[in-house]
Amino acid sequence: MRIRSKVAAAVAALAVLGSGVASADAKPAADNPYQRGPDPTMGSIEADRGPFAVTQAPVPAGDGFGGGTVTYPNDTSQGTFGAVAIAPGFLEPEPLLGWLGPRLASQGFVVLTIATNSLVDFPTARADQLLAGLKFLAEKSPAKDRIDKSRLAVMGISMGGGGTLEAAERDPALKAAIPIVPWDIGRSFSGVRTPTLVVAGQGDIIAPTPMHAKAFYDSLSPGLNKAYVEIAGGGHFGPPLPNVPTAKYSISWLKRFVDDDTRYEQFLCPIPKDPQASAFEGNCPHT
Ligand code: 9J6
Repeated sequence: MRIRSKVAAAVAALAVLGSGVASADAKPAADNPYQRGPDPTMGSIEADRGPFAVTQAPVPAGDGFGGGTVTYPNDTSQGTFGAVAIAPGFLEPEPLLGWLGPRLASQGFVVLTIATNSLVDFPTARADQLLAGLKFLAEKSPAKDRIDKSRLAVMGISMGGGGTLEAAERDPALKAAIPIVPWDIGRSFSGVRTPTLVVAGQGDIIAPTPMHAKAFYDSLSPGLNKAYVEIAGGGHFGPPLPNVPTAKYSISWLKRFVDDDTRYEQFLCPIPKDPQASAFEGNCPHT
């Protein structure tokens, strides 16, 4: 009897370790019901994976966007998670975003990487599809019961980054926006009320920063929680491909503004002196 229960306990302990939740089971802080996961470190935001084991499910086309992949934490013991929809750029298929699904979801977010209806959709159509993706996530996706519908965010690459800014402009209830090497034309985004992190590539010749990323950043309201990080040596395809600075500042931004998790403020303010960034600006401290 004694031995049997010890064996059972050992098996149960192994099962917990195997599921990957053992390091993610820190209880939410009493003063912030949205806080998820253990205290972060530079190592934890730079790592390929966060503490949450995740599951992926394919999403068919037909809900206003071209289908994609939902990636969500397996853990249901801590309540719901914030959610983010991510759009690719012009001519870019959804798998280009594949690295971001597990990278962000394993930190404690439900992530939808979308394919666009057409590979040649312009930013306004990509904004439509990001917002349709969030609606799908919250209402129909396999992860719908895991999502806090009041804490949603948008991200996107290039024309998907232009779509990210347009989506934020249209829906001020969004908690965070992260346009990556954003491309759009004839736009200024002074009406955006959503905290926005612009990620740029230093040597981007397809969406040159003075006309795109930096111009959009500069057009954001002076009092907004906003930041501009330019990846040193990165061109138009540097920041969108797997890389540490895009990942770690995106994770920190989502945590800070989707989860209101001030444990991540240390990675954003004061403005980091990061050799991987050729420029870094922002409003600090965040409010
Ligand atoms: O990579 C992107 O999504 C933006 C590329 C812009 C290229 C361009 O000028 O398209 C005009 C149709």
